[in-house]
Amino acid sequence: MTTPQKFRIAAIPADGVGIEVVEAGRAVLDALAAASQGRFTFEWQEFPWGSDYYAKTGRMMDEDGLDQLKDFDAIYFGAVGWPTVPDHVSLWGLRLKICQNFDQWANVRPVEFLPGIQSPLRKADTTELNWVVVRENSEGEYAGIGGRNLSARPGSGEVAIQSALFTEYGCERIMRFAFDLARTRTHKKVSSVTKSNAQQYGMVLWDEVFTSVAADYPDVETESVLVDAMSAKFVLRPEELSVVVASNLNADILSDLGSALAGSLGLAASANLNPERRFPSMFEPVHGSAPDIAGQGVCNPVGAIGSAALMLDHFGLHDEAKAVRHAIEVVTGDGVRTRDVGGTATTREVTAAIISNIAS
Ligand code: GGG
Repeated sequence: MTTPQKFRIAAIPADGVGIEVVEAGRAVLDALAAASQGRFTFEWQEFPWGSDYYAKTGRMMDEDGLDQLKDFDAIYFGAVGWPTVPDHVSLWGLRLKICQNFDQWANVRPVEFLPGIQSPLRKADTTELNWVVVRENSEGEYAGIGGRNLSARPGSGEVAIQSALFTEYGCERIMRFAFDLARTRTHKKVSSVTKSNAQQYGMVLWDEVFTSVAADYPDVETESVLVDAMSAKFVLRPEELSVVVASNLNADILSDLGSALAGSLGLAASANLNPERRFPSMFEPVHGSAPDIAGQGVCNPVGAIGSAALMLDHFGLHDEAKAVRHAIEVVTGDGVRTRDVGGTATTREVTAAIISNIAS
């Protein structure tokens, strides 16, 4: 018998429903490992970081937290944010700290329409629709540059400045990532999201890099669309989309819109990738901690389980990733759904149904 492949995963459930959905994703992965006949195993270490940890220690994660994480094969993350901690403190203290320090510069957010789930789009059949939002995840509007209390304008009261940083290097690598991804898809197209009519420095550089990278991919169709027009296009002409590349903030907003159009934020999966594999990549549902339903066992685990499938792909376990995605489709099609998508099933019931469909 060959030695099993061992994958070491750091689990960070963090806040609210993050705890319930990480439990769900772990159950699916453990079931896969148990059924793998010794081909692979997952070794988990759970970290208790998040807003409760902040209440006890004044920190969202340990001071040497990045050092504790750096040798894992991947990080499986839940959600961050809780009413007791200002949102910018919890986000920058945990999720963004990990993304930026581990140079997870490509955030891949597929928008997938699942069987049996009603979309607010006015289309008879949405099951053929799917596109991917590629989010620049290291700079742009999330560069963290700025300050407050700058008495720059007499009579204005307090002044705050928040700058966006666009580098040619950062733009080029995310554009190339988007084009390489488009080449793997049936519809070979990249749509770049811009706002260069108003943001005349950073977004103009973004557009210029897009044009110059596009020249290296003559086989891939392109378009450059203003973010306002792109949000309308998501609703009115989504069949024209394949890969949508956007800056940090624009992509964050558009991917929420995409998942809402697919039926619920609870369905959307994502991967924060360090494509060079110098650092661990991080897999997490797109949704946040949802304090209004946290702890009730009713949140939708599909986004987190889909994120576990993206992690399987990252490990090279492509058949297993496909099996998980297929099981999700069967289960939503069969009507085993949480209440955000019109069902009555609990988080654990949906998870158990997905596991039993993988096994069958
Ligand atoms: N699982 C994703 C998550 O926890 N998101 C929380 C959030 O507030 N994200 C905003 C952002 O990352 O831009």
